[in-house]
Amino acid sequence: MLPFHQAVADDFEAVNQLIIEQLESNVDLVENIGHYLVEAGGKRLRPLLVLLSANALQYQGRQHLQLAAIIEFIHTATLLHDDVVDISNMRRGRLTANAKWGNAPSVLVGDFLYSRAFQIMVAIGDMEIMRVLSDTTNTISEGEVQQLVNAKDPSVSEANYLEVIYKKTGALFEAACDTAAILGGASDAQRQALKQFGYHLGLAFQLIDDALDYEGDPETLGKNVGDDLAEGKPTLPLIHAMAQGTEKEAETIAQAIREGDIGMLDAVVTIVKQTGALEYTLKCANEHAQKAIDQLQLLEDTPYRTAMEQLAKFSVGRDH
Ligand code: GRG
Repeated sequence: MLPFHQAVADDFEAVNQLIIEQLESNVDLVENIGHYLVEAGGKRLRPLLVLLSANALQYQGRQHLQLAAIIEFIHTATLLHDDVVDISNMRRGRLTANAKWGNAPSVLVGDFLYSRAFQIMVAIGDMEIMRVLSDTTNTISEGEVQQLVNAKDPSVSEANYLEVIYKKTGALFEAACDTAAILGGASDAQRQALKQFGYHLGLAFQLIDDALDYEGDPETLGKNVGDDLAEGKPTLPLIHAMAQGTEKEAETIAQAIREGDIGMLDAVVTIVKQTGALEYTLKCANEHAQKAIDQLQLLEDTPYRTAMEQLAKFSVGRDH
């Protein structure tokens, strides 16, 4: 448990219980894959954001537990689908579900978790929460399609890249805070601040994810590194290195992106480091984390708010 979990330790435990309960199905394969993923853990940052945001608003009900489970189910469904699309074989320090069971079970159990999330949402019964989450899942899917279109294209701009990472990652962080704000009866200003907190945190988180793909340790990360290059993903470390490097260096990276050539990883990492592209990516992440933290001024000074600040700092300082 990370320090920022302590502020909501009881709620967090209750959400973990609820997640297990909500995996219930008459079909064993659903439960087997569901439990396999859930038992592997994961950092559970998104449900934590729901719990911290709701508590920061002094929310007194119990529906924030359901909301946190919904957000984690949506997240897990996207991971299941993503690992199939990316043909990944390591996640949370274990074989991915697609590596263990195959693509069809992974996609279908992803669908099960995704639709279970909407069943729980109906149980909460708040139309504004449903609107935010249906828009968000649509945005995530659109971001993934946009990323697919961008693959193997070295001409993708920084602005296009930022749009993709907002859609695929930032949107769910934003929605976690926004929906908790709705549930917690936030004022318009507080809701906007929480939404912006999630937005900036999500961007910071994905920027770090993209940097770690070039400098992380697979053991600590629990997943492979270099996967982005293998897929020809034009992420910020590469975009910046192409902009800052010599013509020859830019062409080496462009070729690696066009060919999705993992064999060029060492050469690419050297250029990425020499051109300061990792530092630049970290700088952007830190700026977003600071913008997230700045939003917290609109909340009362509580242990929950402090934990949100710690969570933002962890997200940019993390090695996994
Ligand atoms: C099912 C709505 C729906 C959409 C499918 C494939 C897809 C569309 C979306 C994938 C989006 C995706 C995987 C974005 C990356 C987000 C990301 C950085 C995941 C890793 O998050 P962590 O590190 O994971 O928080 P843990 O394992 O800690 O939970």
